[in-house]
Amino acid sequence: MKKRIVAGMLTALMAVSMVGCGGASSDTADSGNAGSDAGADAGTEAAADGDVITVGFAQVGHESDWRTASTKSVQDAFSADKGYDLQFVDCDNDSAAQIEAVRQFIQDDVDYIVIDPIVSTGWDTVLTECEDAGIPVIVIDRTIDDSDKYVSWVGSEFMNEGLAAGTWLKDYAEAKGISDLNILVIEGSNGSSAQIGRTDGFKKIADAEGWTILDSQDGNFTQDGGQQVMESYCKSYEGQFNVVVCQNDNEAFGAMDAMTAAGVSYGVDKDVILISFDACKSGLEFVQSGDINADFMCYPLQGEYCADIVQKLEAGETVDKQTFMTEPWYVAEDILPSITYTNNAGEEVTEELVVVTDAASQASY
Ligand code: GYE
Repeated sequence: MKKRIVAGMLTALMAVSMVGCGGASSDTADSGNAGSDAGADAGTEAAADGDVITVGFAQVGHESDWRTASTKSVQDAFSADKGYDLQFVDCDNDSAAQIEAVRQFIQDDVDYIVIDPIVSTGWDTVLTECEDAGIPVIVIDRTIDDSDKYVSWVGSEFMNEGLAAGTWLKDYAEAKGISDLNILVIEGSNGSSAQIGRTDGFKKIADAEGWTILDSQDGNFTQDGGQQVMESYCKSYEGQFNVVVCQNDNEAFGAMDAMTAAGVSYGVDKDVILISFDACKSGLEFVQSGDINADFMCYPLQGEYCADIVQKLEAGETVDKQTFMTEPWYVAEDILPSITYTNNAGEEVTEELVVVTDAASQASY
């Protein structure tokens, strides 16, 4: 395989080493994730050398605001003027098409393959093919759970997002004096690690608290999907539910339309407590207006982290196997300052709840 050393990268690499390990700060106006100019500097030097790095990116699809931001982030990080040739494939939420895209990248003999896996299993064979071809694979966002034949992963701890949502609901219901919780869940695309982690994390708290989860169906992370599932919930569970959990903002937008049409009110002190994930700009605007009670951020701008990894590999450096994004939790009301729970690593953590302001929603993606 083509292994190239980009000359004159020392300064850039020193800068690279300061990022890419999951920012630890928790700025209230944005996610606290660092992003980086280092990838840009290093890439410019690569371009100056005339040594273009080819990257194949098998993206999930175009289902949500989160996904749009993710795509743009990777395209910006691997732009031509930074010295890259990005081969972008929108896999339209089709796992078979995604495996085919990866095989095409191998055929095309790209330098690096970036995968955002639609589902978390079924990967070992094609990752072995990448390994045999000598092409390093970087996984972003969702995880691959049945193979470790990739060099690095950058993304979010979805289980913690679910645990945080459950813990927030427990404390919020207590603060509001609501003792009986009857919950409807609109899940993300089944089989994705985002859906699995958010479902399991939330369910862990629900089971411990003895809440009733009336139903939990796949809304496919889309606005249409959220609307359709909620329309059917409104008919089947009329008058029986007081919490709706949507596993991303776009599903929540659809669910809000369906509830409005069915005469169900949602948000602060309404019929239904509405919980969402992603905290994209429009999502946070709905938190600010009190229509969504709480929104658990998932940070999509992972492109520069990914470019930093490529540059480190180019320089023959070792890279971290995992990089976690830092993610604030956003709420509509100033009732609870923080939540405390045991995270997926078994540590008891106390995390701030951020009341959404103009600055916070405008700073989001
Ligand atoms: O929450 C959702 C998107 O994989 C974390 O996919 C991502 C999820 C995100 O469609 O909006």
